[in-house]
This record gives sequence, structure tokens and C-alpha cells, in this order.
Amino acid sequence: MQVHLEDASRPCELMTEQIAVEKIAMRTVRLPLNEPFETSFGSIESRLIFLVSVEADGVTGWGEVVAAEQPRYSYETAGTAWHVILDYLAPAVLAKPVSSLTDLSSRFASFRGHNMAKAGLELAYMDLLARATGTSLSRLIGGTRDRVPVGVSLGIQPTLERLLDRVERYLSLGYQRIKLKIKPGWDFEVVREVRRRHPNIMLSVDANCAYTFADTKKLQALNDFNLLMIEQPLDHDDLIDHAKLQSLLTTPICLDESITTPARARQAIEIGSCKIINIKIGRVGGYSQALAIHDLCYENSIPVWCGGMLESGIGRAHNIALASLPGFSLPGDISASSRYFARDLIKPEVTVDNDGTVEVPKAPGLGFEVDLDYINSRTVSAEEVLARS
Ligand code: OSB
Ligand code: MG
Repeated sequence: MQVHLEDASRPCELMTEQIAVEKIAMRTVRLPLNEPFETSFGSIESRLIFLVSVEADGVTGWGEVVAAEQPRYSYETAGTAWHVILDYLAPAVLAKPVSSLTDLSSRFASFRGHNMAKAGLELAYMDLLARATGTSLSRLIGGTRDRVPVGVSLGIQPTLERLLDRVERYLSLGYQRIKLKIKPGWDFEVVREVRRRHPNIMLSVDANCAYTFADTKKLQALNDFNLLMIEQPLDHDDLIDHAKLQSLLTTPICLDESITTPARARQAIEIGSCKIINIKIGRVGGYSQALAIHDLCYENSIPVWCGGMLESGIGRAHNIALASLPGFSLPGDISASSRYFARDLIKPEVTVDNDGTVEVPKAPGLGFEVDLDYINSRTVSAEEVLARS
């Protein structure tokens, strides 16, 4: 390799490796959750983890497709992503050697949408590229942090007492920011009580689209609680009502669901739909798009943070790498493996220090060992696509 990594702020953009992917493997793995996770769009008790790996020259790279089983957070599901990877994306990857992340993402560009499916393959490719070049993922994409600050996302609970207990628990573990899922009927009083007990913590709320512009007064009532942000109050693809709402709120709006492409991020910034953006690699279609949104926000002084999708350790490790970029100035939804799972798919598990940070690995690739025995023991379905030789 001719490139000196020390010279490159984002080495992956200068690499010229030709990677001839020989095999793409997809599988789903069911992991029980420690406790149900409830949002304004529903509750789940286990997570169907969708793993995708790519192999070349004896090296395997791992990615995760974060689509859920039901089309609620987004229209994608594990089923649609399986179909789209198998029938469209995998053939595009296997057709000829991949020369760069840009090459890979340009092969996906003519397929509309299906960002989580695309992201799964971009993650696997980047892990492979990182391993093949002996680089950590963070280094490969231009990460600048050794540790990343993290917060926890707390689902809607059966009772307020239970929520207050969870808030205490995660604060005592060091998490730097508490995010409360809200919906009509589980909002004002809940936030007021958490804020009353914890006047100085970093506190935010996430509505997952549960309100409309007609609820402006209700949302204005949250102004008094000094929230760090209110995440995605309105419709999943709206920018315009969010801009109107933002002009009527003192609480910063953070967009999650609405930001699906770099162009949407630019438009949101231009018309003032939000003051903060949550970047999820899956929602935006992979590293290529996540890096573009990061750079755009950095240039426009819009803080970003890394969102989560109840990932296994594999997706979580990619999130840690992403969150090491300079623009990720707010705590991410990157919790310890043990916050969701009794046992994770990687070794060691992700842990959160009592200062509320997670270490960014320096070892090549993801920086964690993939626990194939455990993955095999929990696999629900598997399928491989081979390059024609
Ligand atoms: O809106 O951020 C969200 C989980 C699933 C779907 C959407 C969201 C979430 C979370 C969990 O808030 C974040 C995490 O992985 O810890
Ligand atoms: Mg969200």
C-alpha cells in the first residue's frame, strides 16, 4: 500500500486496494432482551439480529443490518433487507473487485432507498478493508477520539416508579445523558418528575414521530425542563412542520427518522428544521453517507451524535468507530452490551466506564473478536452468495 496513514485525515478515501469479494453471507440470530423495550411505535422482547459478512483472501469483514422485524421505525424489515441484499446488492458487490468505499456506494446508488440493507454491506466491507490493511475502523474513517461519551435510551415503562428506578441505575453506572422515550400520555408529568429529582443531568426526550404540529402547545410545555433536545417529535419524513415547530420552541429539535440522506440533512439545516442531528449508519445507508452527513454538519456547526438500533456488539462496534469522529460532540446511544443482552456476539463485550465513556479500540477492524460459536448456536436462518469463478 502506497498511502502513509499518518498523512491522511481520512485514510479510507486514499486507499486503492482492489478487494475481490468471494463470498457474502447473511444470517439472522435471535437474542432475547434483558427487558422489553417500548417506544411510541411498539414494544419488543427479543431482537432478531441480521448479520452480513464479506470474505476476500481469507479475511472476513462483519456488518449488521439494523432493520427491525416490523416496518414501524422505518419501512425496511429484516425480510426486505434479505431480499434486497440477495437479489440486488450482493450481485453488485460480487460483480468485480471493489476499489474503495466510494466505488461500493456508487454501485448501490441506483437502487432506491433500502438504506439499512446497503449499510450492512458497507459496514462489512469497511471491517474487511480495515482488517486487510491492519487499521482500526476509527483510524480508517478519520476518528480523533480515544473514548466516546455515551448516554442511555430508556423505553416507555409500565410505571413511573420503574422509570425512576432505571434512571437512577444508569446514572449510577456513569451514563452521561438520559434519554426518555415519550408519547402522548407519557410525557409532561414523566419529564417533570425526572427533572425534579435530577435537576442537573443531561436529559433529552425522543418522541419517535408521536406528535403533530397541532400538539405545539404540549411540546412548548417541555421548554421549562432545560432538555438537551427533543428528538423527532413530528412525522417520519417531515422537515417543514419541524422548521415551524423549532421556531416556536426553545428546546433544540434533533432529527432522527427524517434524515435519510445527506441532501435531507442539508435541507433540514437550510430551513431550520433542527439544531442537532442523530446519525445512524443504517438509517442513512452506510459509512459513505454517514461521513458525508457528519462533514456537512461539522461545516455548519450542527452537533451530531450516534444513534442506536439495539445493535448486537457487531453493529455497536461500528457505532463506536463512527462516534470517534470530531463532529460527534454529544453522548451517543451507545450503551454497554449488558444494557440489552445477557451475552453479546463479540468478545470482550462493550463496557461503559464509570465516567460514562466507551473506549475506541485500536486493534485492526472492529477491534473485537466475533464469537462464532455463540452466533452459530443462536442462528435462525442463513444464506450465502458466492462470486462466479
Ligand atoms: O429512535 O433512537 C431511536 C431503538 C430502536 C429504534 C429507534 C430508536 C431506538 C433507541 C435505542 O432509542 C437506542 C439504543 O440502541 O440504545
Ligand atoms: Mg430516535
